Amino acid sequence: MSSNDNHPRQLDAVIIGAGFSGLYQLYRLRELGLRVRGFEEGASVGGTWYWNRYPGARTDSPSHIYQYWFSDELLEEWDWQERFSPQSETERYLNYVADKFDLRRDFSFGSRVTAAHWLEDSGRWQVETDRGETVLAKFVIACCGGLTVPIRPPIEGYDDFTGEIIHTSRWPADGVDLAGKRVGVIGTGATGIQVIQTIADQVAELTVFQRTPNYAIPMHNPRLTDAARADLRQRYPELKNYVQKTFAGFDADQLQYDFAELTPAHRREILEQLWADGSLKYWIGSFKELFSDERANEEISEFVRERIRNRIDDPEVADKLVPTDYYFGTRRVPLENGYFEVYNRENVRLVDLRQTPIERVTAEGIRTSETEYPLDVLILATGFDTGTGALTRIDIRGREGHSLKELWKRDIRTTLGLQVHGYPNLFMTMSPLSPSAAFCNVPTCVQQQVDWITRCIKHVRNHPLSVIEPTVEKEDEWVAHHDEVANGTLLMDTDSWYTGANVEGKQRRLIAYIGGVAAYGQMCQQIEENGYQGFSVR
Ligand code: NA7
Repeated sequence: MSSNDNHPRQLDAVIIGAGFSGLYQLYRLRELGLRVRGFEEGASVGGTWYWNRYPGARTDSPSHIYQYWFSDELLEEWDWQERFSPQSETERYLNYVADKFDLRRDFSFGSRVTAAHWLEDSGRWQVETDRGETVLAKFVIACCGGLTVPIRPPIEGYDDFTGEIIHTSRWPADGVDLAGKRVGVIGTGATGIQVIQTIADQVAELTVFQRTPNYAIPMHNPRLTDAARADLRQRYPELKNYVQKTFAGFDADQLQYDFAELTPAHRREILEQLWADGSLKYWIGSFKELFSDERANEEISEFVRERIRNRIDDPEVADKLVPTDYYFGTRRVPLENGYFEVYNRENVRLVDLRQTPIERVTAEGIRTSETEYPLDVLILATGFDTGTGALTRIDIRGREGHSLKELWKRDIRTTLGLQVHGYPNLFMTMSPLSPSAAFCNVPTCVQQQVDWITRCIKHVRNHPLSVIEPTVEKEDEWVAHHDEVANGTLLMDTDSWYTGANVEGKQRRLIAYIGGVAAYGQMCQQIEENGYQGFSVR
């Protein structure tokens, strides 16, 4: 496995990351007979599901569509236990896949890629890791995930704190004993909600520091019986195709009704049905106007607000928890399980940071503009530098030494999230400006992207130089289309990780393509059918 700087190992392809997409990418490139090496920072496979082992971590996608479709044998063998799988089960699944298809032997674990430089003369990428390994590869496929780089908000005083500070995505594998402790949680996104509802009855005191309240949908999460699994298995062949034809890669699609044409009573009936499903259907399988029409969305939002309010005993606390200044679904909607009732507990208090902002972390805990909250443990559920972070922390230099980090600092651009002009033979999954960066059931989209990338590499290898990159015109066209679609939605008016507002200085551009998974898939297919029109193959 070793190489040295004088004679770096020659490979056909390097894969960065051993999560959902990296494992699948390796499987597909092996089928092409390529010499591939994967590098993974974690000690094992799993990606997001390796790192995010905080209490209550769970998928918000149903397990029967949060899986691979490529092997009938695998589909037959693996029994999902719950409708929505906990982290441990998804991680176990990915380990099972890695073992079944013998994928580990081509990955170096505990190895973070630090640099990738395009060498024009040899038409190869020189890839370096933090373990001092250097390899040369014709192709690099960055399968680094979208939620890879945790954010520690710029609050003063972390080093003064005498207790423990833990970011949710760096939760120790052997757990943290929270029993009897005074615990603070900053952040009430999808992660914060899962943590809070899980630990509230384990800790002595829980103080939640909330800046923005969240709309959330109650999760209906039955254990799967043998009969339910058999029924789902029968539907696998149909589901495999169906998810690719929907708006968000789910097992439900947007409704085709015209919102304004229905009576309010009929609309309410439909909303009730969607709500009762206990899934993200209320969001991504709902009225299509939800994302673009303020009046329609207001009605949909109000329906949710009522339901949140009804679950909270203290009207003053309810006022803090009910979102009123942004529209439902314009930020990531979490599923929850008893989250709002947590605030009816004696040992839980909610600190509204809009009224009393955090001033600093102290030796004892957190000081807001009003008072100091003593804590033993501070949990940061403060999110990620999504979409761009995983790649900009690698020193990626394309033609003429141009840095991807510098480019994306000015202008976050890609061609369908698959490639970037100026970075030949660099492919990516879950990257900016594709649905997979946010608006997709991740396995649906990464499998589509990996399949596209694999066929593209197969095609390109027939050319003498085997180099492909999008033309600048094609990229301009994609970015313009992306922006036009994004600007037609209500999302751009809301601060969130979708719009880059959670990272200081990040360009405000919708991180993911919101024109729909089905439409995106068709555009990718057309490019392929037209002989990679808009891409230069040399
Ligand atoms: P999110 O959705 O980015 O949520 C981060 C939370 O942390 C959110 O409530 C933020 O409040 C809060 N936050 C961040 N910085 C601060 C500071 N400085 N002060 C107070 N509060 C802060 O991350 P998650 O991990 O929950 O979810 C990420 C994705 O993982 C999720 O969307 C799923 O796709 C899975 P804010 O909203 O910015 O006011």
